[in-house]
Amino acid sequence: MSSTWHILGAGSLGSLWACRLARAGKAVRLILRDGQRLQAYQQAGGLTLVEQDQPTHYAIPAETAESSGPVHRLLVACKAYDAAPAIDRLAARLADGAEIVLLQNGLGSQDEVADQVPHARCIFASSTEGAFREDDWRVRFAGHGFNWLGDPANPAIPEWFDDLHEAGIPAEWTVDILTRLWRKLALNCAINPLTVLHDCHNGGLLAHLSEVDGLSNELAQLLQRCGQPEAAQNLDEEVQRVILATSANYSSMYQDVRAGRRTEVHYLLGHACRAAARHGMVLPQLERLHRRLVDNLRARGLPCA
Ligand code: NAD
Ligand code: KPL
Repeated sequence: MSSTWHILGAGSLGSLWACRLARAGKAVRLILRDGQRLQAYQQAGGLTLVEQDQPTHYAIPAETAESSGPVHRLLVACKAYDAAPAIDRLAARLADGAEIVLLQNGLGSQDEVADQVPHARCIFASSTEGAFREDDWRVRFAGHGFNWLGDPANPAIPEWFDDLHEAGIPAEWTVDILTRLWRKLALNCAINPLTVLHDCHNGGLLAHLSEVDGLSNELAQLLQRCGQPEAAQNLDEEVQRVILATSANYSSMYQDVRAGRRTEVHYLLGHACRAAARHGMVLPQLERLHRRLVDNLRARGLPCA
């Protein structure tokens, strides 16, 4: 098994992981979207990571999915809606027993990928680190956080896990990765769509606490029904705590909408509503929120799935 880290997607989180792994002396190769992006990257000569206002350049080699050679260890760092199409293009290069780390927020995209590549091991990740693109190939590390990784099908820790610690990537292996992902999904569902609909930063939701509470209660019922009682525990309190702790921030969905970017709604609120329907649950506030959000996105000309 090759120990090279292939990193698909040189956006915010992909660049953050690639630069830290390369800095620690790990073999890293970026997989870029197409030949045009590869050419632009080669002209730039590498990635720049800005940490505490200090830019550092990393000349990390890059290729496209159509390049040759097997892929044994892959970090998928694109948006949730891009993950399955990206893996489709790369599937023929994935070695038997390849390990794929899926960094996508929300739920649903991980299973889409796992269904495509039954010969690979899919490891799910949940990240609270923050990074954003200042420019092409230039990423700012904006918020320290943590990464939880786990494999719902196999509790064994991967042999490369220490690479992350050596690279200064804060991470823990957990057998409860689905609990983490469901909890984050629920927080995102209770906060992010309302910030779009009320056109406010997270703190603006303090003026709409009964709406927030109603959603938190329905989300907690859904988590219980989906076999995630731990993720449901004191959800309403945590939602309010997060609103207060991030009151000056704009949610990631708000920022996407404002920038005219596609959102990950299909894998967040959309996933929650589909799960409720599968269980025959009627959750009126959640469903109404989904309808309002979809209408809002449509009116802006943004994809609503
Ligand atoms: P991003 O848009 O900055 O980067 C995604 C990159 O993937 C882009 O450069 C895009 O061109 C590339 N890409 C898409 N399809 C590709 C393909 N087929 N081949 C190669 N490259 C491809 O996104 P991001 O902010 O890094 O987010 C990635 C995931 O991480 C999302 O699910 C997001 O919700 C989650 N997340 C992000 C942050 C953050 O701070 N940015 C924090 C926590 C979680
Ligand atoms: O994760 C978030 C986001 O903006 O996506 C928080 C800050 C928790 C709000 O849901």
